[in-house]
Amino acid sequence: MSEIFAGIPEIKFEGKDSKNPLAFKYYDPKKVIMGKTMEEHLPFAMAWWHNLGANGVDMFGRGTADKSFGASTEGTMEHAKAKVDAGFEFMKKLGIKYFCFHDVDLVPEADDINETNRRLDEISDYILEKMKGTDIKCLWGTANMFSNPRFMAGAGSTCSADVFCFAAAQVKKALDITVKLGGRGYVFWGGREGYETLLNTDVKFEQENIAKLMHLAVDYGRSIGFTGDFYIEPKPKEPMKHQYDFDAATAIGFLRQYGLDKDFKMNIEANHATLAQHTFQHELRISAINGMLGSIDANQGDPLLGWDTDEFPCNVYDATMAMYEVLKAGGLTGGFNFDSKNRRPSYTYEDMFYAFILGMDTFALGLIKAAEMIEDGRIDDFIKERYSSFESGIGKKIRDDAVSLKELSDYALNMKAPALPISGKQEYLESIVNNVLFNN
Ligand code: XUL
Ligand code: CO
Repeated sequence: MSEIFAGIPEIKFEGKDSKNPLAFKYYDPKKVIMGKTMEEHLPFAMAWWHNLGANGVDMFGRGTADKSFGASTEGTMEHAKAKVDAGFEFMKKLGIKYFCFHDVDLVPEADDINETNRRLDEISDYILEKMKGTDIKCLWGTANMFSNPRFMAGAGSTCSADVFCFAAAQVKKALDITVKLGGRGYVFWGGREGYETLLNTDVKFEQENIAKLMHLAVDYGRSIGFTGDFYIEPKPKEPMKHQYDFDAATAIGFLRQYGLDKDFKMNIEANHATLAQHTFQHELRISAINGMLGSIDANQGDPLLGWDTDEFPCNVYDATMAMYEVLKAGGLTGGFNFDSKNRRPSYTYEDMFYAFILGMDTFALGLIKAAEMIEDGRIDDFIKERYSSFESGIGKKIRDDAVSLKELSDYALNMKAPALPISGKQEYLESIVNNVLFNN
């Protein structure tokens, strides 16, 4: 098999002074930070759909990038295999150890689901063969339950029992393939699980059915030996006006309500956080404090646009805050999937590599700087000081549940008026972050 990305070498770490566009400036896989190597901290993944599928097509124009990878006709099994060849060459050249897929990213969908499943068997055998002798594995798999017209009214939340069965069939097959390819996780992104108007929607019924589908998936997954995490990927809108998995807090509440919280965690996507009018850091913190930070879809949006632009991350400030949360949470059980695509005019093979170099270097820098923030200690010291009134006296009694409302009231009445809380010192803390970020 001939080289697809001819002329593009293995991408190596050359350090911050390198001007080589095809080299890492910050991502040094074997460098140890806070007791772990960079590649252990940052299990990067390639998103099959964007990297091997998306060709720049948008609502106003045709694709700009050629993603045939040498296949004579697109949308064939020949093309599906060419995508596998391209994907593995790409991952090897970048040192990426994981990939993520939807069922219909791997093969063209047939009119008969039995034929689609046969194609999935064939392509997953081909992928397994490619995996041999490499340490590349699946990070997570998922079923695309939003593109086919049958899912126009949802998948788990559909009004049609027959469509619900098709959703079940796709989830079953996607789980089979995920397990076959050694997947760490399985994702539910509910693109059509929501509504356009409450006039035609039984919200309670739909949410109960989504939970049923998830329970059935957990039971089946465990029965075929899947020991990884299931993930919900929250997103508030797009394509639906309102999606049930609005944000991490909403999704966590849903999982607890329906008894799914032991098997599920969050897959947090940066651009989805901003669509919910949260910061990426907020979504990571909410997931982490609930023991549900599982995996990350690494991208960024454009603050001037209200939709999911899926850009490769370049914002080091945001990446630092994200890695600060990940380090504080003790790492991810999942990884960092670049659910990101090249901009439409960046259509060449080189651009595909530049995009990943950018994303990987951004998170590597974020990791370096987040570790420095933690090792610097000033922020942690301040937070400890800020809440220190709860470490002794009446504050400790509150924390220990050792006091009644009346006793607290008596304490307050005796005091007449409390001292003001200590200053929040936001500007001081922000200057520490800048100091850490730009100290060399
Ligand atoms: C859509 C999105 C999906 C999920 C997987 O916004 O992020 O690609 O990551 O279905
Ligand atoms: Co995503």
